[in-house]
Formats: sequence, structure tokens, C-alpha cells
Amino acid sequence: MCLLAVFCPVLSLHCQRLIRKVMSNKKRRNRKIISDSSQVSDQTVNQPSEEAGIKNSEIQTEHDDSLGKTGLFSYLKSNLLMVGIIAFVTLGVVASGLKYLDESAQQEINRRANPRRNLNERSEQSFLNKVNPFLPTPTPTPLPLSKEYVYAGSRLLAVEDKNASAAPPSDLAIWRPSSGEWWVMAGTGTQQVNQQWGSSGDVPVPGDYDGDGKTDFAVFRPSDNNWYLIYSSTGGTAQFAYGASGDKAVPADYDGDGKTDIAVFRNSNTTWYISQSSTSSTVSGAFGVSGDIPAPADFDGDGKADPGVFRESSTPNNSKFYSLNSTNLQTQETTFGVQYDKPVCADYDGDGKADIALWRSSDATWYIKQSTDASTQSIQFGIGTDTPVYNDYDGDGKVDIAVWRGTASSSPGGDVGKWYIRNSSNPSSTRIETWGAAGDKPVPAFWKRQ
Ligand SMILES: [Ca+2]
Ligand SMILES: [Ca+2]
Ligand SMILES: [Ca+2]
Ligand SMILES: [Ca+2]
Repeated sequence: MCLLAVFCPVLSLHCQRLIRKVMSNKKRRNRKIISDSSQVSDQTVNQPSEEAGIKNSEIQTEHDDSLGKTGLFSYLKSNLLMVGIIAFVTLGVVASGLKYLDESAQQEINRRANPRRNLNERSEQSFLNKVNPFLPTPTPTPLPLSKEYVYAGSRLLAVEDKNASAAPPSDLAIWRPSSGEWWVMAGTGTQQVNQQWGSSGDVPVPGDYDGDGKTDFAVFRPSDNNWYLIYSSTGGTAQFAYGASGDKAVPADYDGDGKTDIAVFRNSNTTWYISQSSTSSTVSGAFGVSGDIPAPADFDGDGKADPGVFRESSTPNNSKFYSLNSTNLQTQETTFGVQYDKPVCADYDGDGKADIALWRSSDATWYIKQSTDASTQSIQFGIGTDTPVYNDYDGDGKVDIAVWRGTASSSPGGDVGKWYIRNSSNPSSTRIETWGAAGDKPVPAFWKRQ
């Protein structure tokens, strides 16, 4: 660029000189030709006027060309050194530009080829990528499989099938941090599943990462910011470095391709980092403020999970829930809940849109703002020390209120490990199951392997 800044005024100056010189030559010669032509006309007075006109015109054109070429040639000849410098600099500038485009294209190709980059390698989308001739045309983003897979946050709730009368129900399952074992309870016609995956200190992040409709065993390890997965489709394992110290794992299907996307929420800069399964590239954006509790779900019902945060406040009527709808990228603000509430957003009324919902341990009550009519339901269910384990257990497409008891309510050990499920298809009858022990983490999902 510096070369261009010096080079352009010099070139402009010489061009102006050249044009002025050629023009002055032309004017001088034209005057001479007009004088010569009048002499010719006098000599050809007996010839037809048209023929004489043609001859004069040809003569004039011939003189013009020869004069222009002569002027340019003589100028170039007298300024040979400067012309050489200009040509050399021009070639240098063009070569540098091509080399820059080539290197830029190679960097972009490498970026696209590396599907799971470290978050610190934030990609800058260069304008040149749109016009760079050395860059291959990007593969178009696949269209989302709308409504085929239904998620609430990282949980696969159901797989909708047009030909099926009911969606498959969620399985009861726990992850045991002390041994890293996953225990999936046997359901109707299915075997119990036991899988060792992960270790103490890990965070279970089950999801359907390979998009086969079955949940995959997965953990996020905060000590090294790695994700460890077992794909249900192949049984193969995978490891991805994604995230930084202090990040919160928020996996969900943000791009709507039916596969869970690895994602983290960074409280320090309130930014969401999403490794999209459809493009193998990271999208990131700030949403929320420090201290917000992330709670992604598909609030607008387009099959793509939307970032969402609960902002608790000690001031009455000042706690709010914010979601960033994927359909129009508009932020939706809802005044809801009180301090210490825990977000449990999912589709409780079964309209395909996640409902803003909170679990309040102080009165063991579920507060659900139904997306169908914006009314708020409050349902007391469980005890304050329970863990909410909402999911679709009866397979009717509506998420069921449910709790897992990790701490004894009265008689020590008497009810630890019990699941209490309020099926939406039969809310008056509570389903009670025993699965798990103190210290376990409940991970209900669609785990069936048969
Ligand atoms: Ca899977
Ligand atoms: Ca996805
Ligand atoms: Ca959405
Ligand atoms: Ca709903």
C-alpha cells in the first residue's frame, strides 16, 4: 500500500505530461494537414467531390495515427528509465496482491477444514473471503429437519414421527461421579444399560451429537475443557477441546440439524460459543449479563434451540427471563420468578415451543408460563431438596413435571434415589420409581439401544 501511495502520483504526473505532449503534436500536425488538404483540393478540382472527400479523410487519419504513435514512441524512448521503474513497481504491486489473496484463501481453507477449533482462535470473517478467486465456494448450510427432533436444552425429549402414534418416552438414568458409570433403567422391552464413561469432577452433558435419535453418553471435563463423547450410532468415541476455565456447558441443537451442538456460556464476557454441527464452525455472540443463569431451549418452536438466561433479582417483580429467538433474532423479555428460582424451561403444553418455567425450592413449586396462552401454571410437586428431572416420560409430546430425590426427606435413606413423575397424560397419579443412590446425578433421556 505504501508503494502504491508513492507510485500513483508519479504515474499520474507522467501520464499528464504524455497526454499534453501528444495533444500538442496533434494540434500542430492538424494545422499542417488542413493546409495540405486545401492544396490537394485545389489540385483535384475536376474530380467528383465525394472521392476527394474520402481521400482527404484517409490522408488525415493516416497522419493522425502516425503522429500519435510517433509521439508516444518518442516519449517512451526519452523516458525509458521512468517507464521501466513504473512497469517494475506495477508488477510488484500485482504480484503482492495475488500472493496476499492466495495466503488469505489458504488460511480460510484451513479454518474450514478444522471443525473443532479452540475457542481462543476466534475467526474473523474477512470481506475478501467473499471475492477471493482462490477460495472454493462454501458448502451451503443444510436445511433444518424441523420438528423431527424435539429438544429442551440439551435433552432430547422426543422424536416425532408422522407415522407413529406416540413419541418414545424418556428413560430413567443416572450418572455416578464416583465411578463414572451410567445406569439406564430397563423400560418396556428394553434391557438395562450400564456404561463407564467419565470420572469424578466431570459434568454430564448427554445429547444426540450424531443425530441418530438416541442420546449419547457424554461428559465435559472442566479441568481440561475437553468434551468426551460416545456416539450411539457407531459406539466410537470422540474428544473435543472446547471452552475455557469457568465456562458452563450449554449443549443444544442451535442450528436445527438434529444433532446436539457443543456449546459453552462464558460468564466473564457473557458470550455464547456454539460449535455448529451443520457447518463445523463456531458462532459466538454476547447475550446476557454476568451472573445470569443460562437456560437454552427452543422458545419460538422452529426446531433450533435459542439462547436464554434467567436474571434473578432480590427486588420483587424484577426477576426476568430473556430469550434470543432464532427465527427473528429478537430478544424477548419476560418478568417472571424470584431470586433463587431455577430455570426448568421445556415444552410442558406440547405446542412445540418451550415454555419459560422455574423451579422454586422454597415452596417446591413449578411455575410454568405456557406458550399456548401465556398463562402461568403453578404446581406444587416434590420437596425443596429434590432435583428437577423434567422430561417426556409418557411419550405424549408434553414434558412432564418430575423430581429425583438425592437427599432423604424424613427417614434417612428411605426415599433416596426415588423418582416422582407427574405424567401429563395422567397427572392425578404419580409414578414412583427407585433408580440411583445418594451422590448420583439424574440424567433422564432417550437412551434406548434396542
Ligand atoms: Ca446419538
Ligand atoms: Ca446441531
Ligand atoms: Ca428456536
Ligand atoms: Ca409450549
